[in-house]
Amino acid sequence: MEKPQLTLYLAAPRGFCAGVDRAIKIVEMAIDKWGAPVYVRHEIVHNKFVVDSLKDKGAVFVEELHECPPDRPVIFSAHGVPKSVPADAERRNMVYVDATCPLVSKVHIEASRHAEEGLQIVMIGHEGHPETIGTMGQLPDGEVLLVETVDDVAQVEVRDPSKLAFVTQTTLSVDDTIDIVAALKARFPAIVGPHKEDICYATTNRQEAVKAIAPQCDALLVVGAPNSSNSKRLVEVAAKNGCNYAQLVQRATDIDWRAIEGIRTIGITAGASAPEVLINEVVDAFSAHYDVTVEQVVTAEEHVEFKVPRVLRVPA
Ligand code: 0K2
Ligand code: SF4
Repeated sequence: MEKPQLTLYLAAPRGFCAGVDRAIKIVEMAIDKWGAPVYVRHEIVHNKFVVDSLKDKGAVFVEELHECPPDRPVIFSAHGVPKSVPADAERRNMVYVDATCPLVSKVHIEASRHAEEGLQIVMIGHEGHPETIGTMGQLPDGEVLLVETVDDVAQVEVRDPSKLAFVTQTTLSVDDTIDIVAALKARFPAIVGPHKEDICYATTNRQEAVKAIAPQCDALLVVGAPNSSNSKRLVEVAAKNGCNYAQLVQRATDIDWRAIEGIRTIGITAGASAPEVLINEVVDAFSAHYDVTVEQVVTAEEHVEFKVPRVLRVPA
């Protein structure tokens, strides 16, 4: 039987960002340097495939520092950690390496600087997400106020409306954040913050690429994990920008072929923590079912690369 025709729009940029690439390399370097096991606090990036590949090489993933033996090295994930985590590691005299993305660390520094200037911080982020916990944890408990929505802005109780600053999670929806920042500025005209927000280049570019293809896609799949904030935002962006069926898939076996029966066009992208091998797997699955014409839609070129520390840190 002849296969039905399908145009496959492949969004670019998609997949790994510079922070993810660096974090994974740090774990690999640590295993090379110290041998297995090397402990990693929290999934190094939110992707089961990446985590499983590193487990195979000798990494052991835990959620909290106290789960690590003090005599083995530990790596902190790309999402960042509260200040108390490296402090605890030092108290226990542990070898640790911080794989926090430099763009997340930049937000940590921003928050601390504002606080030193006497400003109270409002963070725009998702409650319970490790990056939000890490950024809020740069300051003592209760010092940073969290807002998730425009409605939250109306409710938030601040110490002094004339002494406020805001920071954001790096993986938010660009469009939703514009509205939240506008609401903050309307209620607190003196609030200071970054030029726009702290959403990183990779998040912004992946959302822009989805916007470019979503209107012409009968369905759009985002390769990524259910706990990956930036990947989930891509699904929302697709749905908001004219695609009637937008879904997250971890890999090809997650594709619901029944649900997309009869489509003529499909969009494919991937979150910043999804490896290219899984994207290829999904594309190959479509080629097996359809007579596929692949069109790569490039909305930005990325040349960002973060240096991996040459020497991994050992306490004095
Ligand atoms: O998007 P998330 O913050 O949930 O994280 P991942 O899916 O692991 O992507 C990497 C981004 C890490 C930090 O910004
Ligand atoms: Fe860094 Fe952005 Fe990648 Fe997060 S998504 S690791 S902030 S580059």
